[in-house]
Amino acid sequence: MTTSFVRSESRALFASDALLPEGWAKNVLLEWDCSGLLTSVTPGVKKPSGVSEAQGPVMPGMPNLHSHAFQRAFAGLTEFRSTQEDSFWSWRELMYRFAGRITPEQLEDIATYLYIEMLQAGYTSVCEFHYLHHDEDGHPYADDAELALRLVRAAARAGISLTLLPVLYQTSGFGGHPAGGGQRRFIRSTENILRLIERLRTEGAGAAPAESSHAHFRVGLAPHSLRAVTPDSLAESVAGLHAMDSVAPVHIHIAEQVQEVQDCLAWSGQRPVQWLLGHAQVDARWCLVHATHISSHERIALATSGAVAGLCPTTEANLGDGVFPLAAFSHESGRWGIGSDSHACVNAAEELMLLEYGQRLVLGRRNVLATEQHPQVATAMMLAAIAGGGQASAHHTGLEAGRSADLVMLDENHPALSGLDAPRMLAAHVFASHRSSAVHRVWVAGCEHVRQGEHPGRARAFKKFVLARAALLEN
Ligand code: NGQ
Ligand code: ZN
Repeated sequence: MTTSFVRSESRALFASDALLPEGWAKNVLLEWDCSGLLTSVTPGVKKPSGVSEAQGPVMPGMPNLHSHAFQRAFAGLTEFRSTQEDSFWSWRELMYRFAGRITPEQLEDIATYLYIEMLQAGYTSVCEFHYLHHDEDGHPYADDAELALRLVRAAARAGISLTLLPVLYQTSGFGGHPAGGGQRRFIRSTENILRLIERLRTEGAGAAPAESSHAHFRVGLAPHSLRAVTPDSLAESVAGLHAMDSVAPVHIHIAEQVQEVQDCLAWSGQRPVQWLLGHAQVDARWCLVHATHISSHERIALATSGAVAGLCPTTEANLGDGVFPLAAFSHESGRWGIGSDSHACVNAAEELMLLEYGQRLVLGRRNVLATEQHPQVATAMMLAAIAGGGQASAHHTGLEAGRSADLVMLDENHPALSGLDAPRMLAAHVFASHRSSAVHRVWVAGCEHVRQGEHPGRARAFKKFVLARAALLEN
């Protein structure tokens, strides 16, 4: 299967407009080496002959910091009333039913198509929060890493960089309640998850198809939530991970639902973020996903910790979670990034739009996430989400020497963008593209995977995706 366009001999691109870490720059020459690392990023130069020219503004690739790939197969299928009062918890019941039946082949087909969609939407890396470990009966597969390796192959086939976060899941509530039947595929001992991580670290990259590019592969750990691990297993698993790799990322779902906060208070007398900050050494290696229900005290402490707040605006809206106080958090220099989580939407621009709109609706103001340095709100948000997402993935993107050549070029001829200058093109891409993506070309580690908005493997992957979804719906 061809995963990218012919690996271009030229390892350079000239962009009239490029989004550098400090903001938009003109006439930028980007050059990278054969391993896909940017060797130089030079603004203010004349286009050298023989170097191809971008037909639109060039930005760094967006890291997607939170994904449960299998959930893509039922995106849009839970939008009906299933109980008297639908909630996050009734959605979870439906999700568990779906998760209970998925086969390894289906997971690979769903994830391959999803990762292609992500590339087409401007994401160049993904953190996969992977908790579907065992077979339908909850028994380990003959190869205990079966499903993790399916995800590795899917990412490699699509060409997206992957930060794989095997999930530790052991209990079904605060205080060590035993996991329920719907969770049978998720359960591993602490020792077992560390063995899996060790194996993925040594063999994971080699499991990818040979033709795959230099896309980045990294392994971390995700204790699922304070509901799903005990204090001891949280401490042991994180210590075990960092004994193997002292800078490996740790992600956790933290305070998504009011019920979760109340249960945590009843159990410990503390709120989830407060408990975590008090009991784990939360630092820049950590990503707290859905820290939605957070007090001002917790918010300031989280910002000070250097950890990333993992925000998944469309999923959080879809599940009725609430709104994270991002205006205040970002004012306090809190770091944040975006994830597509349940994949109700796979579009980085839409995540940013909803994130800003949530703040506007709550605060009654406009351009809330703009900064003094970047009054153009889309530019400010893009740069913040790229930096925070890169930190959470342990794989930074950004147009500067030494970073991976992960590039996204917008289409200057897109109806929403046409005739505008670069900052306004980005603003139109985020706020006014009317759900038709302006992402035109995408490179991961210098390899071009999307051209004219289309990945060469999309049509084939789509057929397999549709078959996998149909089979799942039949059951
Ligand atoms: C998940 N998803 O693990 O897929 C969760 C739901 C839970 C989101 N939180 C399950 N969006 O948190 O228990
Ligand atoms: Zn999640």
